[in-house]
Amino acid sequence: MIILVTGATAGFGRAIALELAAAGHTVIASGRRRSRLDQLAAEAADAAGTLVTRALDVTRSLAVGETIAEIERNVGPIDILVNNAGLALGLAPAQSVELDDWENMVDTNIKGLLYCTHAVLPGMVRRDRGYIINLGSVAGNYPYPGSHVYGASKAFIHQFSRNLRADLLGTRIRVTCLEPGLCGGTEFSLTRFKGDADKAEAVYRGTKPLTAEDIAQLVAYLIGLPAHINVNQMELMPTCQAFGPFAVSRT
Ligand code: NDP
Ligand code: 8X3
Repeated sequence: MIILVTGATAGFGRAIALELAAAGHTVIASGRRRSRLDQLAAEAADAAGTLVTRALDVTRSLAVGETIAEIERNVGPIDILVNNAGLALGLAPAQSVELDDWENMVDTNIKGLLYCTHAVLPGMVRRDRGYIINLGSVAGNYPYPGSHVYGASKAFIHQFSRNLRADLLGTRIRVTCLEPGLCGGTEFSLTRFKGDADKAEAVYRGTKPLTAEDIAQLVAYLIGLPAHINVNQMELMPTCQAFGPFAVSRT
């Protein structure tokens, strides 16, 4: 199958691209950092499948449309889109964040995912074949301090995924929102804390978080399910993570 993975230069996307190329698929790994894409291609050189790369910033709607059209011309019709590119910026309360950070999260997590989906959907419907896997998060299902726009962007992805299913009823196109909790070993927290490696490392200290490879295995599992099964959403956490009590402010 031909699979486009966004945000494949690090973390989940990278692991998903490697896992699926190893399983024999044709993977188009995309992201903004060209040097990382080159490293990935070299790493997958001996894979059972094929891994090709495309430099792509998902916030650029024109470039997304052109790149996806070019991929479909030169590599083939995209069977599976893994909308993985995304980021959290900051953990400060809503009242003290930079507006730029909110805009960046909306542009990447929401609009970027929409641009990619919009570009692949007509072809998938025409072929009556396709699977869209969106990276949501537990942050879209439960509030926590400092999550504001990040969590809201993931709630958007959760509901957008379900609404896609409503529109795609009667086609053979599947849609899943994959919603992980605490996951270590990626650049997620480094990005959230704007390069502060100590802060990023402290998030995972003393925990056994999920790993990018766990997520890649789940994606491979979803792809391998019989065509009549659609997993609408899949929420997971590491065993060391659970829920907190409601917070109450007392005078
Ligand atoms: P990483 O920071 O490790 O990777 C993020 C990827 O997104 C990078 O490859 C980055 O590539 C890419 N990216 C960011 N902005 C853009 C853009 N404008 N255009 C194209 N690519 C972009 O994060 P994770 O692997 O941890 O996270 C992947 C996804 O999973 C995200 O959507 C995240 O919200 C979600 N998630 C993460 C969890 C976690 O705990 N780690 C838990 C739940 C969900 P580049 O900079 O080269 O463009
Ligand atoms: C990433 C998980 O808990 O940091 O989506 O929001 S969390």
